[in-house]
Amino acid sequence: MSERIAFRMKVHPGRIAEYKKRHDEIWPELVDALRAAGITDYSIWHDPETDCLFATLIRSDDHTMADLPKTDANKRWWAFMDDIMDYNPDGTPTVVRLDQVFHLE
Ligand code: RM4
Repeated sequence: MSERIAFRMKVHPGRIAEYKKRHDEIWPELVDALRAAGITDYSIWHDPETDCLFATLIRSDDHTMADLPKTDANKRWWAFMDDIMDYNPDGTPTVVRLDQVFHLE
């Protein structure tokens, strides 16, 4: 079994082209880490009015997403992305979980 979750992040004004470029060239080791954590079908959408990034992914019931930030690939990725995204003072991207209010199967 699995569940789909959604959350939002924020890209800095004028930086979406760079954000997309970096994801077009996503590191294989980061993809491996995401998959190893039980994540599939991960997509990120951009709202040009607000620069909010809307993300959805599917995670397995036995996912280990909580341990992802400890992986070398994730640590390096977050350090790499911190010049173009909103971050918390602790060096993690700002992530706001979203509640699902509708689903058509
Ligand atoms: C985003 C952000 C997220 C990461 C994805 C792959 O820019 O860094 O934390 O999960 O990339």
